[in-house]
Amino acid sequence: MTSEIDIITLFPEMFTPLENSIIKRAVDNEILKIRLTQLRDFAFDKHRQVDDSPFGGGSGMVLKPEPMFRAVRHVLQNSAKTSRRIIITDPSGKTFTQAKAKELAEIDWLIFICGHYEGFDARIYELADERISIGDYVLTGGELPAMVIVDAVARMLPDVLGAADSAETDSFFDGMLSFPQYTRPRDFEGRTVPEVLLSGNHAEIKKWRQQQSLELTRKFRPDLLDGEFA
Ligand code: 4GT
Repeated sequence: MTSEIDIITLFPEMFTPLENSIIKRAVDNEILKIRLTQLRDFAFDKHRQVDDSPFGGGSGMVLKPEPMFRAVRHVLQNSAKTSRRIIITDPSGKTFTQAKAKELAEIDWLIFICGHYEGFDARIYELADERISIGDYVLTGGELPAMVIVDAVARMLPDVLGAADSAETDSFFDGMLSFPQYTRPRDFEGRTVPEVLLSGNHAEIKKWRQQQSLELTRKFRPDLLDGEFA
């Protein structure tokens, strides 16, 4: 079944990175459908104003509620899918993780609300089922976070990755960093490939990779071992 994604944004042209490579193939193969909605089309006044200065004073502009409510109500007519989630990308959200990518990949229809300028009129948050942040830093808009989430979710969809099981060997799939990979040549300027990988002994290779995963995780991301996967 096709997964559908709607994105509401003032900058639909920012989403061209999704027209490449693996995501493009998923769209071409009808595994994934991505629709972009221009928020400005839902402004009701003749100046097509989508933002305004904040009540109470202060610098910067705030996204007005009416265009966003109209845009979301319009987008909700785009599909008859029954399982759907409306996500607002915002620094106030929980930090996006691989576990969240897996969770969202199970939902047939995702709707992203992207902000710009200084932020949203607080009433806009009512439209969303969930807020998601991609990390503790401030960006000029929610478009890059939406793209990050769409990319991570799309590659978890069945049949998107070339090798059927390559998501299972990912870093973070089992909560640890992935093991080191090598390809030809066996000897590059004296740096040789670990012998075990050339042995053909699959049990030994599996053991080596598990050890390496654990070692790399301890060294570079010990925080990953403190949590649910310890
Ligand atoms: C950071 C993130 C995000 C922003 C994040 C509303 C106006 C929010 C600009 C937008 N900054 N959005 N989703 N860390 N900025 O995920």
